Formats: sequence, C-alpha cells, structure tokens
Amino acid sequence: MKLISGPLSMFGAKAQIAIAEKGIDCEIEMVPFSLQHRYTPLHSDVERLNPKKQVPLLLDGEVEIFDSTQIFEYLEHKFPSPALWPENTVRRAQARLLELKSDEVFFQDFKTLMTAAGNTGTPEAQAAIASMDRYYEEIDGLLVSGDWLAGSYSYADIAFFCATWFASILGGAPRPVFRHLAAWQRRMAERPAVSGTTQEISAFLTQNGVPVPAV
Ligand SMILES: N[C@@H](CCC(=O)N[C@@H](CS)C(=O)NCC(=O)O)C(=O)O
Repeated sequence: MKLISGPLSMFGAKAQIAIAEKGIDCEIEMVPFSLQHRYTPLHSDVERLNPKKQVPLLLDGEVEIFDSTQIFEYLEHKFPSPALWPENTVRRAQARLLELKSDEVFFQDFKTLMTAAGNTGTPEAQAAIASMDRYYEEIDGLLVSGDWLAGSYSYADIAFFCATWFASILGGAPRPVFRHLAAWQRRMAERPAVSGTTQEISAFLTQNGVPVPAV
C-alpha cells in the first residue's frame, strides 16, 4: 500500500495519522512541494488519477483512490481494528458529520486565512477568525462531557485536530479560553500516531522558516 501525500498537506496528514493509528504497513511518498511553487511540477500519479489534481491518494493494488475521507472509508473496511468510527449508531452519525464539517465548513474559513497568507488584519481574515472562534466554542462545548468529539476516539478527532493544527500556522489557533478544546488538543498531540505525523510536518516548517504550532 502506498499513500501519496504532500509535506504540508492537511488532508494528507489525516490519512497518515489514520494509517499510523491502525498500524498499517504503508509506504508514504511525498510529492514535490515548495512554498514558492506549491504542487508544481505535478506528481505523475496525481495527474493520472485525480481530476482535482490534489493529494492525498492511496494506491493498494487495483484500488487507486483520492480524497482523505474516501481513504478513511477504505482503511476502515480493510483494517477494521482498531475501529475509528464509533460503534454506536448515533455517535457514528455525529462523528461523520463532524468529520465533514472539519473538511467542508471549517475549511472555508481556513481557506480564507490561506489566501490572506499571514495578513490576518484584513476584514476577510478577521471575519474568518471570528467564524472559526464560534466553531471552536461549539467544539469546546462538545468536549465538556467527554475526552473525544463523538464518544470514542474517531476520524472526527483526527480531521479536526489536523484542521486546528494547520489553522494555527495561519493565525487561526483556538483561544486558550476554550480549555476543554485545549486539553483535547494536548491529548491528541500525545498520541504517537499524531505526534509522528506532526513532527514530520514541523521539520518541513522549520526548514522553511515557518513557526511550528505550539500544541
Ligand atoms: N477533499 C480533499 C481535499 C484535498 C486537498 O485540498 N489537497 C490539497 C493539499 S492539502 C491539494 O492537493 N492542493 C493542491 C491543489 O488544490 O492544487 C481531501 O479530503 O483529500
């Protein structure tokens, strides 16, 4: 099995953490990426397999798929243990929705901060930070009564941890006032699967003179 990702890919980090959590023997190949030239030249498998021209991709024999959530689904079916979707039907539905919200709702504000490229003083960036703050408050509320976002540790935690970690690079870190969220971030960061992945990304950030998130 091979994961094709990028050294600064939030969605790739999701897949990398899930692979590590499940202890899967998987080669990880990083496509060419630089802060200046981004993903050009495009990796040949990305060109061939993904009409959206994005990473991550997962190659496993005749299975050649893209999109981190699709990769989660494949990993869960092929390697059911340890389970990364909650067993309980209600909790599972909540976890799936939270995973989607990380990738598609929270990510909209994240994209605004990416476009701002460090200039967080613009009205657009300030609006994105305010919107993220409201979402952080919602998540903090979920974590009052439990260690994980949807009962048991799940893909929802992996996705949102990656979103907050990368948002922190862009000036969108959660405020410490959200103490349940802060404690959850620390719990996440202590997991070997998570710290192994963030250490690799941190090395890339350091090489490129970009400050590493505190968590
Ligand atoms: N929904 C996709 C998003 C993938 C994505 O946005 N990948 C980024 C890197 S994190 C990428 O390859 N961007 C290059 C581009 O869009 O040109 C997923 O979950 O995998």
